[in-house]
Amino acid sequence: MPLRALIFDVDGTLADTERDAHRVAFNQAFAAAGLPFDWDVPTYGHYLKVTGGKERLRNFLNDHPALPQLSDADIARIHRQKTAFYVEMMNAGLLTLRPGVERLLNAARDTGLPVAIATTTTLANVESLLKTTLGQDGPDRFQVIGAGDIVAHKKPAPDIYTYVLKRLGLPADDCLALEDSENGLRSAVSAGLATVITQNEYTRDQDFSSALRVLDQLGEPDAPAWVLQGKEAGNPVVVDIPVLIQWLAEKA
Ligand code: XBP
Ligand code: MG
Repeated sequence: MPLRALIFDVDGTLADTERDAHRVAFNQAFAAAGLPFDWDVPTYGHYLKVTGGKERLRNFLNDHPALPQLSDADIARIHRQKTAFYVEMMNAGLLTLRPGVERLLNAARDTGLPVAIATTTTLANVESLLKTTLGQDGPDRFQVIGAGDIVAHKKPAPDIYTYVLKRLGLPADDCLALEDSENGLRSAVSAGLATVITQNEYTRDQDFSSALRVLDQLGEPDAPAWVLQGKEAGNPVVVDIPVLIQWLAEKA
């Protein structure tokens, strides 16, 4: 199958945003609203199983009936505040892209391979991350950005990948998804996409058995990635477009 587009997840895939950015922004919003709780690193890791910030907060409150319960409108208001804190953090330039991400994006641009985004996070978060890491025109490098509430069902449902494929006008067989989590993998695979996983601290113990390959990162020429699952397991690799073309060709 020809490779005609790369579709990137954002949180955990383009950058390690969850622990030190999303989690911190949630806690800032909880404090600003006078709420008597916050999320430490393990608690946040546990609730990452729920995709979407508003949905994550609702799920947490359901599990803690003794805490003040919030209406949907309150959750939406607190979440808007959380987004503002997150964007502020991005604008301060606190985060960098994961190894190999910018190199791969540049290679796609240089070879005319379209790139797109399929994420559960809010569009403002994606735009601020892309602008501070890739420059003001960062978001324009992506042919489609599918984000947040644009679809009815967030990952692990296939909706966001199906939406992006439709907007790209391409069949799933000709595209490749890059993800970091089991929820993201389930979403992409349900939409028919072969998926490469770059796992991280929060996702390392998740089930990636349906992935094309599992890696620790994309790697750089002077600091390669390691293949953790798949044909070349145990070998170093620097993920570039010829490597991805070769892997996609294995999809029967
Ligand atoms: C990650 C998510 C998001 C973020 C928080 O999605 O599930 O909910 O944790 O962002 P992905 P919001 O890995 O698909 O990018 O608070 O804006 O939902
Ligand atoms: Mg992710």
